[in-house]
Amino acid sequence: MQTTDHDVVVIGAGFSGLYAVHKFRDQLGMTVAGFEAAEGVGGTWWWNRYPGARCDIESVHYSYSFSDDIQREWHWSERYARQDELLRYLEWVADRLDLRRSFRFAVRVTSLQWEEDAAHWRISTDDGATTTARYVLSGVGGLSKPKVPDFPGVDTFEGELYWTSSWPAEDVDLTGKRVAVVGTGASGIQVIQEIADKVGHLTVFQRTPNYATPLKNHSVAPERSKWLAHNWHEARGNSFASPIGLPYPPQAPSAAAVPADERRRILDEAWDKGGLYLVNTFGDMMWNPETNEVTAQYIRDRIAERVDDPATARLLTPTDHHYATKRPPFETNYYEAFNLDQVDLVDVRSAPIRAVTPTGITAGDVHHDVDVIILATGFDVFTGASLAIPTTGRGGVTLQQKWSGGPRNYLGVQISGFPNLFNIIGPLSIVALYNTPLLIEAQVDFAADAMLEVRDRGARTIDATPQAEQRWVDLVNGVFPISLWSTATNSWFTGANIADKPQGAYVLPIGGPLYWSMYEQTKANGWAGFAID
Ligand code: N01
Repeated sequence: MQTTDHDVVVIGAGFSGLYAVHKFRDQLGMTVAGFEAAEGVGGTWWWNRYPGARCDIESVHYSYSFSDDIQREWHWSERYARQDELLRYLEWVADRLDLRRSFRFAVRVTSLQWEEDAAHWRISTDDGATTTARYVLSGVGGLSKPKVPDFPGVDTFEGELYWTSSWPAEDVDLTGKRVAVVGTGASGIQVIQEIADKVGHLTVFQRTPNYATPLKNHSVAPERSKWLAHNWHEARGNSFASPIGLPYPPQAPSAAAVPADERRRILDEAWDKGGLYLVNTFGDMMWNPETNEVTAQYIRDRIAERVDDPATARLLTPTDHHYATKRPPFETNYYEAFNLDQVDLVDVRSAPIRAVTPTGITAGDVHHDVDVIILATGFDVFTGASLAIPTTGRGGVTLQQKWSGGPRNYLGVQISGFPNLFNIIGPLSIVALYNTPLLIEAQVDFAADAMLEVRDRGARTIDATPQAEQRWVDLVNGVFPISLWSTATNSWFTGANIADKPQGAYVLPIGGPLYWSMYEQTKANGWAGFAID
């Protein structure tokens, strides 16, 4: 009889993998082996070390909730922590729970193969080893496979080339240099506002202007930070009961149902609070184009007030998509950066990037000489990192075949035909529309409950039935198109930012409480929709 090396293999040592190891190893008493491609823990916060990187959900909320001790012992220094503080937090959690000993670092998983007779996964890694595990918990991340833009000549550039998504750990000195930033999503905007007044010259290559709105970050006094940590139940409230996993005030009804001066008051108040408060203003923001347009126009007016040159202001003003249908970035003096003498904006929609040369970038007919190029061109979101691992399930079917027309799974976590494999913050869930650490905790807990059910029944496998999976895919494909997220033409929400990627529904915009109730009903109904054998 074949033996199995581990109960669980965990892929990734970010928020997902760290909690998963703790849950399975320390709470369920399972044997666990973790693999992490980076040299340390941290996931997203290990890789994305670019200048200005920080979270855009308040740190007191963008953190684990599963442990009273961890909540109380860690004190955040800023309302929205910088990358280095977030990384220190995850390193501290890893040490506090002694998680590192369960991981092997700088080891990348190269394939996953289901072995039916043994009812286990065979996991191959790039050090040439293989191991087997009853379960695989994939915490590879939704925003971890960079998009590689097809600019000809990138390899010929003789200056310094950086990706925001894999920024070097050592200091990068941009002082006085001529720098190009390509991309004005959340990452590009964070870089631009951070470096604009430090570099010699900055050229921003923008294709689509974004609805960036104030973050309103500030430092948190030690006493206040301590209070927030010790009173975390009060500070965080029942975040799981909120649609977005944040204890924000209830939304106003449709903007159409409130008089104009009241709308303005609601938007002003949210603007002043900063960050996601603005998205959370009106209940039908992402469903009703008229409500959305009220907010979009409010933001456009604010942009016009902040940018001195009217032509530059026009270029920075989004008009081709509804507000928040591309994930809205948050900023601190971003628009003011374009009032600086040393900052230029290049509109690559009218003058596309034709080539990278040894000395710079050619956009349209103009060549821009630069010393440094920073690519902030985004990710192959939701499915890219999972599909990068050749994965073979039951009957020799590969994940790459199964998802060739778009992702399929049940409840957003388990893929029919790929038993005992759980995909954390994968597609067809409330991912990207919900506070990520809390979604991770709930999905890892769901996977743990599934494993316990298998054990209690004396079974070996759990696998979504094809029928349940089809109903789930139909549900997501029914709901998503009636939301405004489906209307953005080049958004990663629809897969449209990646050439040849299937376009369609990748997320289920139903909010946390309804999604959790589906987990609960599944369990209460004897794991309906799953075959446990
Ligand atoms: O990536 P993006 P990102 N030529 O895809 C442009 C999270 N995040 O890394 O819009 C020219 O949003 C592209 O242009 P267009 C957050 O969820 C969180 O910035 O496709 N330009 C766009 O401007 C976020 O949404 C934090 O027309 C090209 C940019 O590159 C997600 O990560 C911080 C191009 C890509 O923007 C991704 O953000 C940062 C081309 N060929 C990120 N190809 C927090 O604060 C692409 N672009 C937690």
